[in-house]
Amino acid sequence: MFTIEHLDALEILDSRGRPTVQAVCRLRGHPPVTASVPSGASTGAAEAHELRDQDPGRYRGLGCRRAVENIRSVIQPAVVGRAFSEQAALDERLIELDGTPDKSRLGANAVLAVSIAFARAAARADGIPLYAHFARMAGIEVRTLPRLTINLFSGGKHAGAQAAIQDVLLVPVAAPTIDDGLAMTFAVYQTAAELIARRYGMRLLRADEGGLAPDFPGSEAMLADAVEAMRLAGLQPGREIALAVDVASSHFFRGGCYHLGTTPLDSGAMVAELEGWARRYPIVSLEDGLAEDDWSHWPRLTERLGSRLLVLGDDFLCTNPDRLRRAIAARAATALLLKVNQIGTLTEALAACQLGRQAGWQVTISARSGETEDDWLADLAVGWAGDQIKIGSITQSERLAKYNRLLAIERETGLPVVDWPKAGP
Ligand code: 2PG
Ligand code: MG
Repeated sequence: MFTIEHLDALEILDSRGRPTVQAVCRLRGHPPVTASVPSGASTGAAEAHELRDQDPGRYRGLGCRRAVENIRSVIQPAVVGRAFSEQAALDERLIELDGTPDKSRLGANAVLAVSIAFARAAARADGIPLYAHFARMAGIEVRTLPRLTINLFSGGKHAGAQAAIQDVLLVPVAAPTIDDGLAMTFAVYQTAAELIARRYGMRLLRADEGGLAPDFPGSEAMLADAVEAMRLAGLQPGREIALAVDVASSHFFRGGCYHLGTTPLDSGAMVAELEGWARRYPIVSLEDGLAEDDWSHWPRLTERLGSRLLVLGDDFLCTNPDRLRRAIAARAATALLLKVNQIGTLTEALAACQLGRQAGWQVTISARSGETEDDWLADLAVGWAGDQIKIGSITQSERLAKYNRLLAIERETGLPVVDWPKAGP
């Protein structure tokens, strides 16, 4: 039993300088711990509600004082002095206190901060690392570390929409360890930075997650430039290092068409375009290739591409068990992008993770574009046996906190990185 003796919260700033929530939790007989929640920019419509103050005079309405206050005045009195046997018991109480389907009363940011702070406090109380606690929660014996997928180029909502697609990520498929994967990524990041400085005359301006974000002439140029940078770094595209792409297509889907380039594409043409990319570039994972509500075409995308790469749903699934069940039944994807703040508690996110696993799907555990220096995501990805981890680029401390935590976990456990997927052409 874990008895919560103290719970508090603080409004802090995330990597975009916007407010977010940090919870402080102390269990009886143990020191206090904190947990901070991230925040998305290219959000799915079905995500849980992030409570913002809406006061235009402060942080343009983005303040989190109300969410903090909800922890102090609603959650704190309901849980302090209470004993909880496990995470699910605490999360159930949080869900009940909120009472809405999308956490809009207390705010998913308030609820999740408490959910994670409790997990960290319980791990501390049991004297085990956080990843081991997450593994215990999931009933998993951890045998591997997740594959890295690391942001190289950014467009879409993370980079002022100078290019339509959002993230081009590197997947160091031949790296046997996290350590080797990071070194390989560094090599390509450097050649890519030099390449775009020559090609686009660009200073090293970076997008929200640290990706390089010049004025690409089009989305496909992002893929071609990434492959060129791999070669310039002396690496074999597809064999040693591959690509993952977050198309984030909901954000350029308007009036039934995808506005990817100059000619609007209907869903069938968009699938054909993506097939062309998969043929021409070594893509191993394709995220949100279609828009979140383009339900009737996702099964076609999966049928055409599912055998050669991961058809990954982010905005499409929103870590929501109901959407996931529907997508599994429709064979609409082959992998789940898991972001705990899309649903609001660890228990619900774990349910989504387990549903995906039971269906034979892979799971990519992901950060958000607005992050904090908290590193729990690395422990979560290891503890829940994520096949991939998506953190962002290798340049900013809110990202590096997680990469550095992975390095520490690798050193501590000596575990191998999960077998690499077969790369494309
Ligand atoms: C995504 C994420 C992370 P955001 O779309 O996958 O890259 O972005 O947190 O803005 O939703
Ligand atoms: Mg995404």
